[in-house]
Amino acid sequence: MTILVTGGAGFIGANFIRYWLDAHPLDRVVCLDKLTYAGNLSTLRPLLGRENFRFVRGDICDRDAVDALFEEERPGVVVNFAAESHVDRSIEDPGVFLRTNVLGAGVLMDACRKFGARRFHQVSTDEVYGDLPLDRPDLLFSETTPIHASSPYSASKASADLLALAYFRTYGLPVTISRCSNNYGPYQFPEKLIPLMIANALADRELPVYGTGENVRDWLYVEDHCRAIDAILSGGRPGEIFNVGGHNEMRNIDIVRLILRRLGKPESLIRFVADRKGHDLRYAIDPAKIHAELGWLPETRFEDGIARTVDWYLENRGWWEEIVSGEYRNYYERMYGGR
Ligand code: NAD
Ligand code: TDX
Repeated sequence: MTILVTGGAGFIGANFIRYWLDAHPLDRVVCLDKLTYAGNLSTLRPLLGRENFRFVRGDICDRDAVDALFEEERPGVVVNFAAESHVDRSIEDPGVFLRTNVLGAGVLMDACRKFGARRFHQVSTDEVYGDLPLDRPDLLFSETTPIHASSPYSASKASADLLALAYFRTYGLPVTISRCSNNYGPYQFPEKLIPLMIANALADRELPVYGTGENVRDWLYVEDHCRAIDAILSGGRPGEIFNVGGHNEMRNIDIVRLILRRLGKPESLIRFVADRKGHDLRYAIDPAKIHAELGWLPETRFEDGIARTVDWYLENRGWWEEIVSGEYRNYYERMYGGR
C-alpha cells in the first residue's frame, strides 16, 4: 500500500512518517512537502535512502503537481498534515492560512476523487471548537460541540473540516477527520510554547508568557497522536470525526516553571508579556469516542513525555540551533521585540 503524507517535513508529519515506517514496514510512504519555514528536510534525512520512502518537494495548492504525483504513485491513503500551523502567524498574516489550509485541502480531495484513493484523512485540531471557560472543569469538547473558531488559523482548519464533510456527503469521498489537542515531543519547531521555552531557557533569555499564563492547554505526546491516526485509518468509519486528547490539562505558567526546574534555570527568567489577540482560554478534549470505538488511549504520561522532550532538545541542539539562528530571528524580533 502506498500512503501519501503531506506536510511530512513538519513536526507531527515527520513523527508520523517515522512511526508509520516502523509499524508498517511493507508500506511505501511518499511525503509531499513545500518546505516552508516550518518544514525541515533534515528531520527526514535518515529515511531518504530507504527504498520504501520518497520525498517530493511541492505545494498542495499546485493542482497540476498534485495530480501528476497521484497519477504516478496512486496512493491508497492520503493523510494531510500540510498546513500553516502557528496561531500567532495567522494573526499577523491570515492569507496564506486560507490558501494552504483550505484550498490546499480541497486540491488534495479533488485528486483523491479523481484517482480513487480509498481514504483521505484530514488532520485537524481541537481549536476548531473555540475555547472553554477556566472555571468549568466539567466542560469538555466532544465531536458534537459546535464549531466556534477564534483565530484565522482555527477558522481555516474548521473550513477544511467542513469541506471534507461536504466531499463525503456530496461525492461519497471516504474522509475521516481527527481533532487533536496540543502536541509536544521531538522535532517541534521552536516557535511553539514548549520548544521556545526550552531554547530560551538554555540561552538564559527571557521566557515570554502571554497574559497571566493561566490559559490551559491539553497536552498529548506526539507519538500518541500518530497511533490515534493509525487507529482511525484502520478502523474509523468514513464521514466520522474523532477527538484525540490526553486528559492532560495544564496551565501555560506551570509548563514553563516545570521546564525551568528540569533545566535548573531560575524563575526570574519568566517575563509576562502582552497577551495574544483573541487568546483562547482553555482547550479540553473528551476522547471517549475514539476510546470506545477504536480502543485508543494515550500511552505516554506527561511527566515522562516532557522529560523525554527536554532531553531530546538537549541532545539535538544542532537540529534547532540551525533554525533559531536563521530567518526565525527576524520572526522573533517582530513577534516579541518591544512586546
Ligand atoms: P508544522 O508547522 O510543524 O508543519 C507543517 C508542514 O507543512 C511543514 O513541513 C510545511 O513545510 C508543510 N507545508 C506548509 N504549507 C504547505 C503547502 N502549501 N504544501 C505542502 N506542504 C506545506 O505543523 P505541525 O505542528 O506538525 O502540525 C501538522 C498538522 O497537525 C497541521 O495540520 C496542524 O493544524 C495539525 N495540528 C497540530 C497540533 C500541534 O499541537 N502542533 C495539534 C493539533 C493539530
Ligand atoms: O511565546 C509564547 N508564550 C505563550 O505564553 C508562545 C509561543 C505561546 N504562549 C501560549 C499561547 C498558548 O496559550 O502558550 C500556549 C500554547 O501556544 P502555542 O504553542 O502557540 O500553541 P496553540 O496556540 O495552543 O496551538 C497549538 O495547538 C493546536 C498548535 O500550534 C496548533 O497547530 C494546534 O492546532
